[in-house]
Amino acid sequence: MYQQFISKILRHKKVAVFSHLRPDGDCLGSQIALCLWLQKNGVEAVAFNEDDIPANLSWLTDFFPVQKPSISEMESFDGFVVVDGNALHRFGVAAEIIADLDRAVYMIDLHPQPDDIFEVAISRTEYSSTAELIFELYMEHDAEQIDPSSAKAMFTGIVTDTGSFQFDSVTPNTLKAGAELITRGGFTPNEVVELVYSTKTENQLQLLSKALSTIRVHGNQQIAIICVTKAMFEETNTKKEDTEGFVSYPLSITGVKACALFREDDDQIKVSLRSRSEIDVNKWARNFNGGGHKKAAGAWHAGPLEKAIKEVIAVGEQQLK
Ligand SMILES: [Mn+2]
Repeated sequence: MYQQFISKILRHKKVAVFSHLRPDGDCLGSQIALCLWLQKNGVEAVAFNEDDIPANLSWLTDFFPVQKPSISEMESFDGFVVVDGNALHRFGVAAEIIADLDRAVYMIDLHPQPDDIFEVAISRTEYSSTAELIFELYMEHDAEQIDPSSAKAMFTGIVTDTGSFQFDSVTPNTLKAGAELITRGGFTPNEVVELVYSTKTENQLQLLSKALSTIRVHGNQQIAIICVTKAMFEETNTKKEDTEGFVSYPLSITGVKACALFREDDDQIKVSLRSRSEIDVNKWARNFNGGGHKKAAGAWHAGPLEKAIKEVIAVGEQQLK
């Protein structure tokens, strides 16, 4: 499925690769591994993200720099790739204008319902992570091009998008990819996992402690919620980025099928939805201007918090029926 992508993309001279806003390990790992691949194959590549790179992932940018884009420089590229997202607005204002430039835009992603603007779209919802798709691109083209840097970048993508190989999106192929990456990259899983996860601050754990005390279960004990308020951020001197991973705690309660994290942002409530059952949180999120995949999705509510909780739970309870 990569041949068309490979033959077309390698005809370009200078390609910009975008990862999605509020970057995570999968989009950054995929972006960096893809830029390294382009470089190895004679295409000049530049990696862009409009947002700051999370502190626990900044080491990845030693392998390939990720810059903030400016709209004016977009003209200088003859091709574009977006990874880990399937609509340009997910990539920020500079990415949104590339549709008007009359250049080829490519996509590599696993979210459902991609836009139809792409020259070639590698769109596979059955994969664990976008990084697993980038891994296959390497394997299909020239497996020898996987080096320690690209291997660690892709491994980070897979690890972070699968909850360290725990989600039900993990297939035999995912584990084979992991095995191949640590072999070719010459590292142990632990080296990457330590960098990504063992970097918490005391303040972050204090925030987590406050958030954990808000966990409640609803819907006949099958839907759990957790909340992070503005007051908690102020009391612990933390930011919204510090809530990374919190959503997995309510989901670990016995019998809980899905959960919601409510985070009070400046002017709205961010809702993160996760499922470990037949509850489709992508559908759930679409009721609140959001979306994602069946097992993980995000949405927004105008607030206030109590109203958001009530309305979001009501829709979730409908899905239990
Ligand atoms: Mn992502």
